[in-house]
Amino acid sequence: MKIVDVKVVVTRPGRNFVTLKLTTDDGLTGLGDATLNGRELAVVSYLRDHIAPLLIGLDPHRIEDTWQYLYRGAYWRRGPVTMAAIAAVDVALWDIKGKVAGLPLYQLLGGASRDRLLAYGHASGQDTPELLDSVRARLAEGYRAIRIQTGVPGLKAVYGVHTKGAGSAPVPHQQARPRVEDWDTRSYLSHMPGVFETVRHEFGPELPLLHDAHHRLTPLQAAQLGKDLEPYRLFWLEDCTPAENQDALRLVRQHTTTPLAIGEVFNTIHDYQTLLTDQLIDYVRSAVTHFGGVTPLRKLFDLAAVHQIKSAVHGPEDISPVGMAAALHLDLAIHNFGIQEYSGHSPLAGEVFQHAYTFTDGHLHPGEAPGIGVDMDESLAETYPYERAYLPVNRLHDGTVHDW
Ligand code: CS2
Ligand code: MG
Repeated sequence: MKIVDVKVVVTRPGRNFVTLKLTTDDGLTGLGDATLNGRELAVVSYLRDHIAPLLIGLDPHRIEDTWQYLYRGAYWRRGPVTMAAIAAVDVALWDIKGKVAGLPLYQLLGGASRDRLLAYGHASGQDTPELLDSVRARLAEGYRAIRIQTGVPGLKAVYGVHTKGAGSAPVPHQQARPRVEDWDTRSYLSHMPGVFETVRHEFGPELPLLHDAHHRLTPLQAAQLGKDLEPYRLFWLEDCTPAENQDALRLVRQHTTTPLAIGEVFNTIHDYQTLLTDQLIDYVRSAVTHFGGVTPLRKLFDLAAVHQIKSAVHGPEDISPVGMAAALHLDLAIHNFGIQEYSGHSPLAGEVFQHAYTFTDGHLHPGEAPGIGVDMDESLAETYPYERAYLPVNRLHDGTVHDW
């Protein structure tokens, strides 16, 4: 068997997605997600102009070898664009292998380690009453774990809070330049404990609550917030401080027992090395799409398991249904599954990407279709052309650029 066709499909059914489609000489096809929110076309070029010519004629069964060929063969390693491109190839090859075997991908990864996958959804509100309504809406949809994001008095627009009130990954705005949002850490740190006090008072002590600080705090500020939120027993505090400097988490860890989740912007195991071996975090957040695929992410989870650290695959709307499906197969197979983020997708995206995975009673399952269990309606995809869109940029009140 060999790869005879490589196609990159860019479509915008509500938001931009980049999908790789490989076709074999037997007529089998495999899909991979290559979506990099706000920088999509860089990955499209990496795939079309550099990787596609290398794939023609390769044996699709040689997944590990192809991964190493694309990773080491590029000479220039790591980074979100490279690893999103390699991820799409990896997942498409696993999809083909599953179809050849007539098995869902999770069976090729060792079979199911559980019956279903706990999901968490996004609740948000510009103010606390709106936030409480959003939590109620997620509970009504069946979610059993909920991420809490809220506006901050004095700030116009804050990450994770959208006018419609139902939290979801930001749909980048159609404009020539990124929207500018404002930020003030002091106001945020003063505001958040009261928000969780109110949420706990309204929904009780047991509901798993998560919060994403989205890289905005210094290590000391992160330690302060983790400490202040201890009475509310969060499931986790996410991206509490930029973690490229992995040692920064030592200071946070010294001051708080609030569980820590990090890694959605990481794309290789090297980004995590110290965080895992020194047990500085509790959940690893990388997505199949941004981490080079199923092949390396399984290795990351196995290293994390040695240190009793669990998976928490990134799953906002900008991870396409293809990337979500691949994640769910891996989630089902590994022993150290923690939780799966799931924002769902627009109805338009559901029409373009028909998937076998299900969301029922707060839990996900990848389904039993061979491979990853996703079909793409290419003719429909073509009716939703790409439109350049940017993620927002954050500035402090004095105009300094800050992490968004
Ligand atoms: C967020 C993401 O879901 C999360 O944890 O950090 O929604 C993130 O903002 C987006 O993926 C950026 O494209
Ligand atoms: Mg996040």
